[in-house]
Amino acid sequence: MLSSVIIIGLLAFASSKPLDTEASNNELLLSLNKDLLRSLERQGGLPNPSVHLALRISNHHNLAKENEHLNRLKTHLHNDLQNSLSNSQSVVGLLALYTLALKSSCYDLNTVTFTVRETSETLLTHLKRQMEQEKEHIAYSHRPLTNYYQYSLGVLALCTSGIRVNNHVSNKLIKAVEQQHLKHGDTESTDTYAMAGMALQCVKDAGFHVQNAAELDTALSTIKQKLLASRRTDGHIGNEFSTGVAVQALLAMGSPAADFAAAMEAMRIDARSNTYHNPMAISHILPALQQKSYLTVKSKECLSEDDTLVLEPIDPVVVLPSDTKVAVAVEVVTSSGAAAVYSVDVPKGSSLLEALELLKAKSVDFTFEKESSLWGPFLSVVNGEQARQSDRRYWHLSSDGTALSQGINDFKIEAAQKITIKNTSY
Ligand code: B12
Repeated sequence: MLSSVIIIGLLAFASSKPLDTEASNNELLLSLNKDLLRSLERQGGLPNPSVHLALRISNHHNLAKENEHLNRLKTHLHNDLQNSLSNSQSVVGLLALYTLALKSSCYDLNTVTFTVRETSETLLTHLKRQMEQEKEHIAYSHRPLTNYYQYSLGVLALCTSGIRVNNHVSNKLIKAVEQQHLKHGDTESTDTYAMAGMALQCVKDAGFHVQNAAELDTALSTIKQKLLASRRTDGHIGNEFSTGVAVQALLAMGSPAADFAAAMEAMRIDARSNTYHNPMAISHILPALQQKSYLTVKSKECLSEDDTLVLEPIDPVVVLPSDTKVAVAVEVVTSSGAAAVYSVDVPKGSSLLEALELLKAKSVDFTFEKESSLWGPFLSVVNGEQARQSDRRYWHLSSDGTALSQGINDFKIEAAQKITIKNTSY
């Protein structure tokens, strides 16, 4: 009797599980999609082209809100880029994301122009020119002006817009893959391999790279190997925040689903435990969880799109500071190697940014400044010392000797620890 109950129970479990799982995965996708849509309303600063891109390649839409955001990109982001171009700054990554965002909305790219030194040229012409400058810089100093992640975004944006990518430009990326120059700080960058993979796959599919077809294939298989070798036992590829772009790249490169099944599950577990509250992080994982990559924009037609995504009002959650205090030691190591240690007690659950603000208010000799970016505030100056990108330096963050995988706004302090902020070259 008992055994037949168990068998019936097991059968019921086995037959209901796939459906339940599918339903709950779909529910998760919808809730991530809504989180991303909601992030548009909270956005201070510039509208985010990466968020727009993810919303546009999703299966579900709120066309009115997406259109409103498109208009904000075309005014605010456009003006910001116009200023950067007028000041001869290298903004290839942002130009590329802007291009991909417009393309994902099927916007006519030939009508988008910037005027520099009284000459009006299209967005794509500017992007091409910036890529040429990046290429020249690599030829001269073995590094792009920005970084290989942005260089790859540039190749991807040109290629998906149907612009022939100059062989010399794609060759520089192929060489960088070969020479293992795709770094994040001093470690290999999974995100950058992934973006390079999507870019080079697009170049291959478009038949642009005819001269060194074999080298292109070698680079693509090296990238695939790098991504597969970065798989961790918990399923992530690289870390929690590179897994989305890594899965997108494997999808674009035609890897079998088994290669990234564990990564998909790891992202779903993370998403359910609220790891991805930063809109940038959601913008990378949502396409991957929907089995899509940025290459989709190439053939996007924007016809008969779903328009069912609605945002239910949510009660604002007021998080009161915890009464429990935790002790934080903040060690600052300057470029000369001089170290100073400060202490501050902060409410448990504070962000590192809040902790630094408390410390700044408490000690006269500790100061810091931040710059805004798509991922949030980037720590740029500490005690008056700037770690500048132009000098290939940055303030590296670690906790009890382990590098942080999030920045000052997202990293939360749950227990006593020593935070080290070190002026590091890369
Ligand atoms: C290149 C890069 C860097 C370079 C940036 C300078 C350069 N060479 O251009 C360097 C090495 C300095 C760097 C530093 C850090 N990075 Co970084 N970086 C990247 C990478 C590979 C590309 C960024 C980019 O160019 N995007 C394209 C352009 C168009 O977007 P953007 O917003 O304008 O780009 C700027 C910002 O992203 C900013 N930036 C770079 N890293 C980080 C991290 C944080 C938290 C913030 C707020 C900003 C920021 O620098 C970019 C260039 O100016 C991304 C990967 C990714 N998937 O995005 C990781 C990434 C953004 N970095 C990450 C991390 C964790 C860091 C560090 C916190 C590492 C550490 N332990 O110190 C530090 C930042 C510390 C600080 N001072 O605040 C994570 C962020 C995850 C998260 N949840 O927040 C990512 C996603 C990598 C990963 N998978 O872990 N990074």
